[in-house]
Amino acid sequence: MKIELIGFPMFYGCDRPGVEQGPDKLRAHGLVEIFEKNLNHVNDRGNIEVEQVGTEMKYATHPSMKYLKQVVAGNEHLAKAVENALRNGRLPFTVGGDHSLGLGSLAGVHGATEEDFAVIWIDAHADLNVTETSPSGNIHGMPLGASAGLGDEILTALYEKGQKVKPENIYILGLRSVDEGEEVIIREQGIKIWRMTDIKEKGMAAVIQELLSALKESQVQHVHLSYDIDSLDKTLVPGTGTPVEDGLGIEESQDLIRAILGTKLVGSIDFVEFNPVIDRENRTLNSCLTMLETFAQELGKQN
Ligand code: 4U7
Ligand code: MN
Ligand code: MN
Ligand code: MN
Repeated sequence: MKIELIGFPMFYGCDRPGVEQGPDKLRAHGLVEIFEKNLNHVNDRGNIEVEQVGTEMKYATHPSMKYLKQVVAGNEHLAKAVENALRNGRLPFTVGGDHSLGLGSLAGVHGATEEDFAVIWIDAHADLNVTETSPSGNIHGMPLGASAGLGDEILTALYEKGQKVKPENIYILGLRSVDEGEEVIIREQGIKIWRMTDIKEKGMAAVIQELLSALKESQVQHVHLSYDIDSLDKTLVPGTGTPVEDGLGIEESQDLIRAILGTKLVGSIDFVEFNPVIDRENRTLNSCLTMLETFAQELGKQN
């Protein structure tokens, strides 16, 4: 696979510094080499430019959405980079940084694709909040909602006005921390979800079958995969800002990733929320490297 590696060094979306060091920390531990030794070709286009500001800017643009201007500006740049990569026949692999980068990533995919595409969101959280439902004001809890066209225009109009992905083409897996307002959005929009309780009850193999048959039925030809490392159990990822217990194990997560990439429909990927500064004994780093190896192996089988 021809991969365009894009670093997105931002913490404004989660309001917790350290996560912006994720891309360079992973590069220092062989990110590019992991992909290349598995027979992928990597063009590392470096990090997206992110404006450096102090905490006095937190509520400078909006009374509750933190660092709104900086998050939007960075994501406009990211959208362009993702769209360019796709137009040049490369798979954009965006490494965060916090999950607000889903805004730019999905806007770029929408810009480059003619037809409807699907989003598979692997996460402990739904990231469907809008300004009114968000308990934190952190934009990393909003990218999927805004991409579906919900909430404040400042986010939904990012890069291009309007909805980037149809709610019927959204699949969320690994959920175990959903805010009240998000539950309402999931119900009203008919978003397909598999909570950790579903995965534990049915088993990952059955969940994979359900996911793949729903995807097949939808007939989409492009899948965007957004992987939040906090989908993994909190013991595996102490170095992430919002860890949650009772999450996926490494093998479950590998099975899921292999099955999704095995469809050969995945054309763009995010890997987010690794914060090296709060990691313990490199546990999160090692979990990330293991999962990245799995991504690299599966993508290496595709041309
Ligand atoms: B992540 C939260 F309230 N829902 O909106 C929020 F629980 O990208 C967490 O999935 C969001 O890590 C987590 O602040 C965003 C909270
Ligand atoms: Mn997330
Ligand atoms: Mn999350
Ligand atoms: Mn459009």
